[in-house]
Amino acid sequence: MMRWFETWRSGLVALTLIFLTAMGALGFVSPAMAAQLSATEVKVSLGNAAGELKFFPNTFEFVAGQTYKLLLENPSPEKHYFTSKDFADASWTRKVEAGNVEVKGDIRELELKPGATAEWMFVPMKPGTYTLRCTIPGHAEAGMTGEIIIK
Ligand SMILES: [Cu+2]
Repeated sequence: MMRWFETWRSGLVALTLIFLTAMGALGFVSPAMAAQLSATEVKVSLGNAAGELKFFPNTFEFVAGQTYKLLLENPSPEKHYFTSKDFADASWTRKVEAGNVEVKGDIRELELKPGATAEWMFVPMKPGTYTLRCTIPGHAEAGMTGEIIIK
């Protein structure tokens, strides 16, 4: 009788662990959820309706270890890139959302077609000053550059 009870109890513990692991995997129990609520939103415009080749704003300052949500939009008549490989390497990307698609994992460059918007959620990790540029030929040279600082 005792052995039956012990077996039943350890089985229950195992089942509970499996259940919690599955919940975690499905995202029901996720520490990211709490952090997501406290993400600081920062807007950036790639170009403008007048067709100026600039980022608005073109200087960003982030605090290492905090969660940010960068809201990107392209109100201009042409395609632009938000490219800062060193900054991306110095940060931990949680996810990128664009349209109905959510991308998880490393991101190094975002392409926004005219009228497009995207959200990049990340945690800057390594302090430094990083260069931002649009990699469409001629755009960086025309002034489509910026600076991202992680403090
Ligand atoms: Cu551009």
